[in-house]
Amino acid sequence: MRTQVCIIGGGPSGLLLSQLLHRKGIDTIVLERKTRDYVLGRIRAGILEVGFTDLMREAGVGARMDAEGFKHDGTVIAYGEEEFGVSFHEHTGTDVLVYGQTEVTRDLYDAREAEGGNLVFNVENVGIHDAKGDAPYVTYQVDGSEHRIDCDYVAGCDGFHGVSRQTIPLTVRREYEKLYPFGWLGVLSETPPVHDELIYSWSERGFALCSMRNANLSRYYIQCSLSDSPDDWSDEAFWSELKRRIPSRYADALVTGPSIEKSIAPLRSFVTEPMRWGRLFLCGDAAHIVPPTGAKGLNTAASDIHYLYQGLTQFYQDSDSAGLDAYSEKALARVWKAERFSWTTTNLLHRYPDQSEFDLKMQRADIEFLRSNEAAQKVFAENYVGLPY
Ligand code: RFL
Ligand code: PHB
Repeated sequence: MRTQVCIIGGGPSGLLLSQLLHRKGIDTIVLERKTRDYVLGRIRAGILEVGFTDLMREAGVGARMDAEGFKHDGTVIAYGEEEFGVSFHEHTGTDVLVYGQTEVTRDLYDAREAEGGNLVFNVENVGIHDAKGDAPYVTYQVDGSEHRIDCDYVAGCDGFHGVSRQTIPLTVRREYEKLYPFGWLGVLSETPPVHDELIYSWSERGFALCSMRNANLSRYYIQCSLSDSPDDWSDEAFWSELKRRIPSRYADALVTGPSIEKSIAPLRSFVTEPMRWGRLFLCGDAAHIVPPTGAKGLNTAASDIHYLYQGLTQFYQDSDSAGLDAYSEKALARVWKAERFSWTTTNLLHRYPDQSEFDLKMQRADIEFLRSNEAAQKVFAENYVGLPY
C-alpha cells in the first residue's frame, strides 16, 4: 500500500490530522493498536481551548461540539473555606469549551468513516523504517499477517507509550521529565455538576477538582497516593473524601451517585526534543505529557497538529518545506510554555509529602496573590484559555 502521510495512532491527534489533511486532498492511513470502542472508552480531557475548537471547525467536525459544548468564561479556585473566581472573558475576551475528549474522538471517527478514511484497527508490531531517508515505510501486523505502507511522511501520534518516539535514536533524542509524588483518582458519575464552573480546590488533605461533561454528567478528581488502586476506593469513600476537600457550601450541595468510571492517572511532566527526525514528526502525547492541572494535554496536542497540518499543506500545495522545517522548533516553543503553566498550577494547588511549614506559607501566599492581583489573574487566564499558535 502507498499513502502520502502514514499516521501512527488513532487517538485525537492522529484523527484530527487525518481529517484536516483529507480536506486538503492529502491522503493518509491511520494505524491504531486498539479498537474504536476501546479508544472511546478512555475518559480523559474535558476542556477545549479556542485554538482547538477552531481546528475542529476547520476539519468540518464542529457542528455537534458547537451545539452541545458548554462555554466556560471563568473558573473557581478554592482553598479551605475560601474561594475566588478568575474570569477568562474579562481578562482575555475569550473562553474555553467543556466538551469531552470522548465526544471529540467520536466526531472525528464518524467523519473519517463517513468520508471513506482509511483506518486500520488492532495493528501490532508497528515499525517505522528509513525515516532519515527519502522513502520511509511502515510495517505492521494484523491477525498475524504482515503489511507494509510506503509513504512520504510519518506522523507519530501514538501517545506516550507508542513506538514513534522510540524510533528516534538515543544519540539524537533528549528527554526531560519530572515525576510528581501523587496521582489523580477520577470518577465519572451521572449526576448534575456541583457548580456551573469548574472548581480547582486546595485543601489540607490534598487537591480536588470538580468538573463536568454535561448537565447530568460530572467528572471529579482527588489527589491520591501513587500506591493507591481504584479498587481501594469505594464510591462512598471517594465522595466522602471529595466533600472534605471542597468548601462546605459545595460539599453540602454535592449530588452523589454510582461511579460509571473510576481510574487513577499518575502525574508527570515530560518533553522529548527534537519533535522531528527526518521524515518522522512526533505529535501530542508521543512527544510531551503535562500533569492535568490546567487542562493542557489535549490542547497542546492540537497546537502540534496545527503546525504539522500547515507544514504538510504548504509542502503538498506549494512544494515548500519551510513549514515542515520549522515544525519542531515552533511546536516546542509552545509546548514548553504549556509545561510551565501545568507545572506551576500543580505546585500551587497540591499537597506534597515533604512540604515544610515554610513551603505551605509560600503556597498560601501564591494563592492569595492570585486572588488579589489583577495582573496575576490575567496571566492565569491567558494561559488557561491557551496561548496563541
Ligand atoms: P492518545 O490519546 O494517547 O492516543 C494515542 C493513540 O495511539 C495508539 N497507539 C498505537 N497505535 C498504533 N501502534 C502503536 N504502537 C501504538 N501505541 C499507541 C493508542 O492506542 C491511542 O489510541 O494521544 P494523543 O492523540 O496525542 O492525545 C493526547 C490526549 O489524549 C491527552 O493529552 C489528554 O487526554 C490529556 N488530558 C487532558 N488534556 C486537556 O487538554 N484537557 C484536559 O482537561 C485533560 N484532562 C487528560 C485529562 C489526561 C488524563 N489522563 C488519564 C492521562 C485528564 C486525565 C485524567
Ligand atoms: C476534566 O474535566 O477531565 C478536566 C478538567 C480540567 C482539568 C483536568 C481535567 O484541569
